[in-house]
Amino acid sequence: MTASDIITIRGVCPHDCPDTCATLVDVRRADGQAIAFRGDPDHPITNGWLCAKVRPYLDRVYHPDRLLHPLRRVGPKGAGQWERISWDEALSAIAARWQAIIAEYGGAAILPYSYSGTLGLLQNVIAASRLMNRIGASGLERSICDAASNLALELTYGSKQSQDPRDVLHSKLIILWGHNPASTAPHFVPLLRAAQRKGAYVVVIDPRRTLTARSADEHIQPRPATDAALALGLMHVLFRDGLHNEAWLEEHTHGWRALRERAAEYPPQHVAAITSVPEETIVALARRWGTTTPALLKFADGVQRHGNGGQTVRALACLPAITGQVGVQGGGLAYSTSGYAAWDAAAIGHSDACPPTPRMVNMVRLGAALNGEVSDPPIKSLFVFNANPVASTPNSSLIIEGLLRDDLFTVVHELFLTDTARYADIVLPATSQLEQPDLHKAYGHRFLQYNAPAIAPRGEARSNWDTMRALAAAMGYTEPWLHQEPDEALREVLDASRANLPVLEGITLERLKAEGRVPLNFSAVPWVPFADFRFPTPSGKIELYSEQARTHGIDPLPCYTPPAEFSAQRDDTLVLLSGAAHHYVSSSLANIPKLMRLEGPPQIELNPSDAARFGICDGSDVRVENARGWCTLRAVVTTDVPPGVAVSPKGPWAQHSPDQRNVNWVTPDALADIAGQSTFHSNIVRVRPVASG
Ligand SMILES: Nc1nc2c(c(=O)[nH]1)N[C@H]1C(S)=C(S)[C@@H](COP(=O)(O)OP(=O)(O)OC[C@H]3O[C@@H](n4cnc5c(=O)[nH]c(N)nc54)[C@H](O)[C@@H]3O)O[C@H]1N2
Ligand SMILES: Nc1nc2c(c(=O)[nH]1)N[C@H]1C(S)=C(S)[C@@H](COP(=O)(O)OP(=O)(O)OC[C@H]3O[C@@H](n4cnc5c(=O)[nH]c(N)nc54)[C@H](O)[C@@H]3O)O[C@H]1N2
Ligand code: SF4
Ligand SMILES: [Mo]
Repeated sequence: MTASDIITIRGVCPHDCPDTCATLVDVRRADGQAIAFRGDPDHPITNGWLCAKVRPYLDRVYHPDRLLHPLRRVGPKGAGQWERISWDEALSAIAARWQAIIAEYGGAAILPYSYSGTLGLLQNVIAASRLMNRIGASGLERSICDAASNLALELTYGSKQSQDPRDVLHSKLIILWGHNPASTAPHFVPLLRAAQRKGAYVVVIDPRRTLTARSADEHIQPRPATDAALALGLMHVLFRDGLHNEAWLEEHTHGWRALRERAAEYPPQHVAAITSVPEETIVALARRWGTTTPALLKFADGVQRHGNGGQTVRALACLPAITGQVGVQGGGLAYSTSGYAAWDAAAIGHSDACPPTPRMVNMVRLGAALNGEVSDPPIKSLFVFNANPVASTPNSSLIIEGLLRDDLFTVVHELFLTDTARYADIVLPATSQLEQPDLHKAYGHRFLQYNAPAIAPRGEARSNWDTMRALAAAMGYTEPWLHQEPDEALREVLDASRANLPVLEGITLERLKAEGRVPLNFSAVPWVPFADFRFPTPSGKIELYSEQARTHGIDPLPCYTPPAEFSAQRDDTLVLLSGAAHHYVSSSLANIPKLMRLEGPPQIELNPSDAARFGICDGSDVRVENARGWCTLRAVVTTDVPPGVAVSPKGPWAQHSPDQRNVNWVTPDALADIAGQSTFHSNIVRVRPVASG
């Protein structure tokens, strides 16, 4: 084959990952087949390499299990009996059912459920908004992942800004707090290593010895959900020993004296008792933080998924301010870059031309909502796309109970017959990223990228936006913004957003399509977050004390409260953390045989002392249970987890386990202290060998 027989198309990895890699797809001209998928060297952050999970991506695109045409359920719900139907039949069946539901109960009885299958502007954000707004369907409170952080940062800093990842090369001290980039943000790791080689000291704070912790200079293992106490303990020492930057605090923060009083309640000895981190470790870290500049605190999402997640993030967010590290290159707080290109909400949703959203349903409470928590009207139809709630949303058995309701009409738009799609009344086939156009921002760097479709849709698969357009037509809606071509819709949102956002100055859709990836424009916006010391909070300063926090139901000052679920802790219970698996992205990719082999069977890591007292051997099956349910996991006995803590990576599909369950059969659907945040990790379980019955 010669070079001219192959065409190379620029794209973007669509998965829920901060890196948002630039990709290249080689397509054979003769038959339009993609024959290679690789990283694009022409991207300064993602640098031409892909992570282990996405490298075999063509195995996903050409997976023999891809859904290639619509299906209608013919047997009982969940029984796996289907008949093939045409798109026209599927669309008219859905529209007819929705119109009947709207006539009897109103649009509120229809609930869309979508999250992070792709993160694109068109196939995720726009597709999730316009049609459902037009219907007047229930809104979805998107709180499964990062809601507490977003609100806590808004309360404290007024806006969400984060460094270019390369700024870490300036850091002298890096604390990675509840963050495992070796698995979850792989392109940050070479930068971290380079900073370390230049002499930066890296501290990982995580109950588990993660891949990231192994190569840190120091690993601190607090008890789960005690991080707010640890942060306040560090502040205690900083204030006590005069390591705070008083002039800076006076000028740029609100309420530092009140915070000092609060921190006075957290002496190291007390904090050591709460966190199990030795007193001298707390004092040494505080001194290091207080005497090193630039000092960076980088956190991610895991640490907020506890009952006290909001106050935990508030406490972390205060630390860089105490020593005046905000606005310093290589210092400050790093979380997410997604706030810069804040897409224009009106252009996305056209809600001014739609009925008001009748109510919001919290996605974390899906099971409860389907089982009566939401009534008047009850949910009569669920439309799932870009998400796999049975595998990825807490308290899965309650969700299944809801999905089995005879009077619930469930439509799932998917690439595969996932644990959720199995319970649908109608399944619609979805395109993969290689088959659809989109525009992506990233949450781990500051580039915009265009994904050009590389191959034709497989079978009869349709993209989310094409499906929404077809459903809008079937419903009889004629508004032009429900029927735009993909580029038109993208251009509308990009142009409207640019009108208010200097970082989009000079960035047009044409330029994105021509260049593939374009850096956000920092000529009129500080490159280093908050280097202009403008904080859009009520006081115009960093709000260490936040009066607004009160309106969200929490103390205006950061504090430590154990999660409510922890009252169920007994001598014979463990706290089960279920963060990211190395080879999957949530449940996406967890059906690729190569990756399933690398990841191994669904596991639970147990400390040798816990394994011994519960009679569990390495490699044996363990029954994990609590009042919500149970699942079976394979024991990995390891000192990577401390006594009292167990770890089971999220992602495996229930249908691949002999017991047809996964870890979310036991995770809590309780909400955290703010923003309706999920609390996956505040999970108290019992474990026992399966053999004991
Ligand atoms: N390989 C891979 N990458 C992913 C994902 C994936 O599933 N797999 N998921 C993507 C998504 S959706 C997200 S939101 C991000 C998440 O990115 P991260 O937040 O980096 O990942 P998590 O594994 O969820 O959580 C990080 C760490 O928090 C720790 N942790 C849990 N409870 C506590 C606590 O109380 N205190 C402290 N200090 N640490 C705690 C866990 O042990 C875990 O190692 O990653 C994205 N990237
Ligand atoms: N136990 C535990 N569970 C967790 C977490 C945890 O820490 N612990 N973390 C939570 C977090 S952070 C998150 S973000 C959620 C993620 O939860 P979800 O958003 O439900 O993510 P996935 O489980 O990966 O399911 C995404 C589905 O979208 C499909 N998909 C991909 N692209 C497209 C497309 O273009 N169109 C359509 N229609 N479908 C598409 C994929 O095939 C996949 O089945 O999981 C949460 N679940
Ligand atoms: S999952 Fe993340 S690291 Fe892997 S290819 Fe996609 S964006 Fe890159
Ligand atoms: Mo997430």
